[in-house]
Amino acid sequence: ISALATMPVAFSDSNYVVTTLPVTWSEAYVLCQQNGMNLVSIKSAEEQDALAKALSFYGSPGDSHNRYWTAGKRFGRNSFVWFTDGEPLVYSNFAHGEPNNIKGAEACIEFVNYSKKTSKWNDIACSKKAGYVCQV
Ligand code: GN1
Ligand code: CA
Repeated sequence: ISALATMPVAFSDSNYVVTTLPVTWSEAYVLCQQNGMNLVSIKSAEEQDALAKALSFYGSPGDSHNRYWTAGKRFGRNSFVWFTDGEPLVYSNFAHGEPNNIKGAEACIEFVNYSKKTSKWNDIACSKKAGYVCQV
């Protein structure tokens, strides 16, 4: 992972590495794996809150530094799995009106800081570029 703008975050028994340099979902998936980690899967409100606190550190709300790939991927028409372990989403934290699958082309889940205090998920085209969070 590029040394540019990476930062470790700790929560419970997981560790996370945040990279703000924007890449596609596939690139993020591979970059995490190449570094012995997995793209993040967020499985509880506590984990979501810990990440939200850590990620609100970066950039200003709305810019590309506030969008981060997760391992969430569409599976069938209206369900999602954590692609890294195949588990369905039990906990979820989509923004109001999401997932909206615009043009039927939004198959990846990003974590978005909509403001310093509001962090939610959005389905978006996997070819878009965002930062990413790796987890180990
Ligand atoms: C919109 O506003 P923004 O860029 O955060 C859209 C999302 C789409 C996204 C595609 C409320 O999000 O659903 O996935 O564009 N949000 C709304 O870039 O329509
Ligand atoms: Ca969407």
